[in-house]
Amino acid sequence: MPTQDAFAELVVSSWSDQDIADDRADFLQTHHRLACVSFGAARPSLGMSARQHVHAEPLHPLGDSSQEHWLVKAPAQELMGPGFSGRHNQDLLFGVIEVPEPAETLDGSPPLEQAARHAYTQLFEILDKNNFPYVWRSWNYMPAINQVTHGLERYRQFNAGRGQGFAKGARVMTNNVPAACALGVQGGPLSVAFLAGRTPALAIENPRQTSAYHYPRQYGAQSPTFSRASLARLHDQELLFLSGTASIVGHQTLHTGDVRRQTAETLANIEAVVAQTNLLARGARKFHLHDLQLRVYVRHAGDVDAIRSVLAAHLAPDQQSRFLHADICRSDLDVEIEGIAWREASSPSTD
Ligand code: 3EB
Repeated sequence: MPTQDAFAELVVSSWSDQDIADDRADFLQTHHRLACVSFGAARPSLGMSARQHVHAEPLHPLGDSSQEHWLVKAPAQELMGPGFSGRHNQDLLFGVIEVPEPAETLDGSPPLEQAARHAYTQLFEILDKNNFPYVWRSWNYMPAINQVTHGLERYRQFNAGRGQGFAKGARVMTNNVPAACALGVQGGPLSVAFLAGRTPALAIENPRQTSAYHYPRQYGAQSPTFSRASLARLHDQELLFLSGTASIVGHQTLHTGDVRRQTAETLANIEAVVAQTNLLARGARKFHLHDLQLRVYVRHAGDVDAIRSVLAAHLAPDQQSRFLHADICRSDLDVEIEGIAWREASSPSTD
């Protein structure tokens, strides 16, 4: 593994199938697999137990089939159950829950609300049973996120069900909540991936934005349950999980219809979250925008060049970004960006 990451308990890296075939995946010599995330319309037929398949088309210029690999120093073992696959080692659990939606529910409640309630109820049961009490990050993907059924936009149905799952799991729903994202994809079941630890992460908010759990009711009766980022400690490593970030200031969408300005506003929000992280958690060195491995969700595939050109002015030339064709949870948003970064912790951990 590259020497600058010798302290890292968890690394996230992307290789194409060809890289792996050519043995260019050098981390695989020294690290163990925790999870894999794949992308696109074609679902891989085989693979490892903790795999989230994201049903969103990659918008790479070359359209390669790269996958994201989550690797850990300490060996991991499988954890399986109905509708659930996961892996864990002594510090970390990565799980994936998939819940197909019924066409109709018995009590007439919206199908996606029920699916989200099931997913989050199961998620917290798994965590309690395996003694991983703290969710650091979740990734939520669902089809037709902006469609209205049962008189309610499906993203709001999801928020209702997620909120019910948090309540059943006896989790707080304000302040110290996990980082997350919620995107619309081209098909498949509700898919919820989560990374959980045995120690709490620090939840980080963005001073430019109303906390999502305090969004006013105009965005839905149940406010979304996520923080703007979470910072977790893993032995000598600190990990920053940046939630899905969009062109929202206060609680309002800005620059409707202008994807370049939305991208620039999103970058300003990311910079603010990174600055807030550096304020709350002083380390041996500061986090920087350039440390983030980014996932960029693009509503209209034709916008990708415009988004790329705005990002290029701010990102490092070698910075890894994955562009995916997906719907953002507000229909007036055309782009959303999330990421992960890590640094060496300032003082060696004593555990
Ligand atoms: C926003 O800032 C944009 O519902 O879990 C971003 C990250 C968004 C997470 C979620 C939603 C979620 O409100 C949308």
